Amino acid sequence: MWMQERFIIGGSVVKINPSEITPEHVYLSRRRFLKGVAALAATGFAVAACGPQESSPAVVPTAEPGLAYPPLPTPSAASDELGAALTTYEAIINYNNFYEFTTSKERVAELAQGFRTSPWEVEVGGLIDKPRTFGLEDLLKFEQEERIYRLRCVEAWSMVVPWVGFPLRRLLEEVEPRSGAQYVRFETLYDPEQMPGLGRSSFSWPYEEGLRLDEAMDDLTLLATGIYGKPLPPQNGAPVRLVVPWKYGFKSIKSIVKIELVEEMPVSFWMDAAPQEYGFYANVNPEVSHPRWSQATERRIGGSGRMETLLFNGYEEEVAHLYEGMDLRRWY
Ligand SMILES: Nc1nc2c(c(=O)[nH]1)N[C@H]1C(S)=C(S)[C@@H](COP(=O)(O)O)O[C@H]1N2
Ligand SMILES: [Mo]
Repeated sequence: MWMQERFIIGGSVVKINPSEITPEHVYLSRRRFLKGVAALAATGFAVAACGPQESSPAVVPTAEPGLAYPPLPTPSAASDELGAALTTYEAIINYNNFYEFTTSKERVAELAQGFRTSPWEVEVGGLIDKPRTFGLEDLLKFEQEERIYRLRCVEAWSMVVPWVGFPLRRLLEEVEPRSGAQYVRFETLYDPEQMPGLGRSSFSWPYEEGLRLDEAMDDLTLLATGIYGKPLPPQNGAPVRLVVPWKYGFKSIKSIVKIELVEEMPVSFWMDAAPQEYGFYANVNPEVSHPRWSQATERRIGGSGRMETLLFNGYEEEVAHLYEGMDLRRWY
């Protein structure tokens, strides 16, 4: 993560016809992800309920022969609610941070090819009344919604990604957290045979992350299973990853195999690797510099020049209430 960011977007690994990824309609909805909309989505209209009704989800091929994905919703808009264009599919799948494979953003796609994501299990345990192991097929039974979110890496680049997934809250409600549960801890798969980057012994594997329980229960917090209406490719965290759009990208942990409800604040992978640089909250804040660079602006992948970074990555209205009384200048 401390590596100099480069301006190359990796070569094409997956060829995709632009007509497949260019939405037919442009519809700007400032509040597409709000609870009211999510409630509509739960009735089966997906988020397209606030956009053009006629956009029909495409049936996608399964990533693995053994597992049938349900039809996943395809993007219903060409831009986010602020009017910024979606990053292309090609860019999203060829410029990645996934240190289990490599620290080179342009090489993750190639090294993660063939990563086995089926069968896949996510063990949910800790301070809950109903411990349970979810197979990927169980996770796909939660209604899959489209969520267009900005992803802001702590390295000061960003993308606009049309995710597919479901609010983490739905899963947490099913396992019934106990009153002592205050945080949620997440763990990525640790498999040295498949993940060549695990040989870097300067890090303490597996990759892990954490959220406060109220952050985890927020409607914006997503367990993602796809992008652009297709199952997540390995390089983007297949088959299931977290997406927390108001926090720096490293909080959005990939390829999750374990979720635990705990009493104590978890120590994340980056807090462990460089505690003087990365803290638990990691909320996007243009006024708080990283010790080695400014966070005031960002480079939008596929865009030109730099743009201003927004407090909470532009989701202030939705999430500022979670941090009332906290000093936002502290990053830990
Ligand atoms: N397990 C794991 N999760 C991870 C990372 C990682 O190295 N390993 N990198 C993080 C960082 S720094 C970012 S910016 C995002 C990148 O997600 P993307 O490759 O889908 O754009 O994933 C996050 N999740
Ligand atoms: Mo990142």
